[in-house]
Amino acid sequence: MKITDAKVIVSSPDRNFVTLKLVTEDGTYGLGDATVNGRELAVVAYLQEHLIPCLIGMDAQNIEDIWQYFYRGAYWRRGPITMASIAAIDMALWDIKGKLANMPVYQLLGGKSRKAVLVYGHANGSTEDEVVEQVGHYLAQGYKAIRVQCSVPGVQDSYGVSADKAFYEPAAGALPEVCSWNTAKYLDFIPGIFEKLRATYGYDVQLLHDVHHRLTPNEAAHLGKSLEPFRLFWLEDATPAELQEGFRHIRRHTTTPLAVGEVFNSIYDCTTLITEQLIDYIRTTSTHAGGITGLRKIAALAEPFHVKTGCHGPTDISPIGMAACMHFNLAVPNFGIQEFMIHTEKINRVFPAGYTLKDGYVYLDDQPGLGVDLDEKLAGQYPYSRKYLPVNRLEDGSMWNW
Ligand code: KDG
Ligand code: MG
Repeated sequence: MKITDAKVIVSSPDRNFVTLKLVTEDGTYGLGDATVNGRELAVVAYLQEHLIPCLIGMDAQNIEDIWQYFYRGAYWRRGPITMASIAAIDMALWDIKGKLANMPVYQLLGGKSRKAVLVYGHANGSTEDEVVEQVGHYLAQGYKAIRVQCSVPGVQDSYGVSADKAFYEPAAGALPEVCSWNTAKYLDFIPGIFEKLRATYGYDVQLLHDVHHRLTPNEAAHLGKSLEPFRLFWLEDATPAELQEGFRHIRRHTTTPLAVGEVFNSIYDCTTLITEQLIDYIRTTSTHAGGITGLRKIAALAEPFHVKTGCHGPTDISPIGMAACMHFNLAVPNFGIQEFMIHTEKINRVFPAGYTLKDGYVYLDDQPGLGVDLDEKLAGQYPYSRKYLPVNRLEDGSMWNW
């Protein structure tokens, strides 16, 4: 079944998305997500100039071989742009295979390991009271797990806090916004939020928190320890993980579960973290880590080491990338949780998707393939507009991790 056409569609229905559409000789098409927030057009060029010319004429049914061709066959391996491009091809090929087999993709991955996918929502607020109220709001909607972010007094633009409570969309502006960071204020403030949440709602709800790479391993170890009484589901991205060994120190000092990996793009980014059992959840996601094929390799490595999956799922993962995660989540044995951020109505109209949220779980319908479409005509009404993620500086002006 030859691939006869490939098209990269860039659209911006409320935010930018890069979508790949592959068509086979019998007219079957598959869709893949290649969105790298703030660096979208680099992926477009990589796909159009370097991968698509090789892809035309290949047999769409050979998903693993095509994955290996673009991974192994490239002298310059890995990296977010390469792996998002491979991811989009991989998702589109799984979509095509599902359509050809007349089966949803999760069936091709071994079938259901669970009825539905546990997801977490996002409560954020500018004050302690607002956060408490927001958590109550998510509980009332049936969520079983909630990520909690709060503005830190004295820290400008704290990560994860937005005026719009349903979405958090950090990419904005013609140039990067400059945020500020103060570790001491953050470390003093955060445990009190979780103390208040446990006092208000008890221990039945799973609470998560994202540090967004801002601490050193020693500071992260201290935070993990101070959060232990509040039994978090996970503490995310406590320190940047280019140095995987940095997690040894955190692990030695705290039993708070650790999650990391949303910016990882290959299995080699997490081998030490997984095989030394330095983390509890691996956050790699379909769009950024080589698609469903890339995720399966990482999950298989993680399974014997008691590491579970917890795929990244913010608004910059399109409904196609989200659906790819959902099919993977339904089938993978060592599933942990899925991040789920609601897309706007406009996005949902451009990408009509076959998954539904109910009482804190996402259910997939049984459409063949990934079960997401793209309204190309509508997408064409929302042209790309450049957006940047923020950057971070300490109070003395030094650059820090955002
Ligand atoms: O593009 C960057 C966002 O996806 C990221 O800031 C979101 O950390 C994030 C999360 O956990 O969803
Ligand atoms: Mg995160």
